[in-house]
Amino acid sequence: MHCKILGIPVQDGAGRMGCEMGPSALRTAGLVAALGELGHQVSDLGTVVPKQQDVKPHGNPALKALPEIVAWTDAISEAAYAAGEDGMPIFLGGDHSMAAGTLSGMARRAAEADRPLFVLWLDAHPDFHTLDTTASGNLHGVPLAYASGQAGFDGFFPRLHTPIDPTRICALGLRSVDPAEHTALRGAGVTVHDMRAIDEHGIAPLLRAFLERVAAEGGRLHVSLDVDFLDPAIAPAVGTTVPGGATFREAHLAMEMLHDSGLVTSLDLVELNPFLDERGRTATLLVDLTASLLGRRIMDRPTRSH
Ligand code: 4U7
Ligand code: MN
Ligand code: MN
Ligand code: MN
Repeated sequence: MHCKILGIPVQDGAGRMGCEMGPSALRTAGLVAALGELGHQVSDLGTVVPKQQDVKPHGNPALKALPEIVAWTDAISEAAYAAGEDGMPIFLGGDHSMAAGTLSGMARRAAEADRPLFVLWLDAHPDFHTLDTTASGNLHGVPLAYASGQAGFDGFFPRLHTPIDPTRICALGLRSVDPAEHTALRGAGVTVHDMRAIDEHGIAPLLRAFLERVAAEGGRLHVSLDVDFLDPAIAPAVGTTVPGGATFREAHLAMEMLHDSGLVTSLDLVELNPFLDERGRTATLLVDLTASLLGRRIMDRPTRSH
């Protein structure tokens, strides 16, 4: 596999500063070497730079940094589309607003190859607000709604080449969903497995059912991993901690199953805030999870399906 690393140091979409240091921390934690040891070719494509542009004022007074995030989204989308020509892009965030660009770029790439794009959203939050419904105004809370073509972004965010079909999105690990997001997720037909579902069924059957669908439809799969998917006890370097997240083994098992599926074509590592980390442990955990997704395993066999 040819892994293409792209740094996206956006932090204006989060409520607090620090995510701009995320790409540096992931590189410092040894991402390139870890993937190289698994036999992959690794290219570091460097850092995305936002493309400044005029954005008209929006009616929601809570919105923060709209022109900045629009500028980032346009540049990230172009860079993701370019990186997605071949190999496996790995996008190092940066706050989750960057997924507006990575998803739109990868969706355009998949459409050109005549393949449906599926999304596995690993997060405590669905990030399914529109510009009108967000109360915090933090734009890391909107990327999934934007990329799946929900109303209210027209005339502000870049026009989507190919909106992602919301029924091809699976959100796993949710435990903080605002009422407007709940309504919109149900209306759009997104598959949602919240933490209760993981508790009741285990993460494996939920993920396996989704991967079987992706395979059956000949899809590509983009994985978006928000640090707050993980329990804050094992991943403290995040601004939006919510208790009761995925455990160390649940997260690794998900990555191991994703590897064995052979379906993953791109990956976001987002919301790492190194200013809040403890001696680099969250950055190191993200590197280890990425290694599991790219083929590191405990023994010389894949996880059995039954
Ligand atoms: B993240 C929130 F209200 N929904 O809109 C909001 F709970 O990328 C959180 O998943 C958004 O970390 C979290 O501000 C965005 C809040
Ligand atoms: Mn453009
Ligand atoms: Mn998120
Ligand atoms: Mn989150």
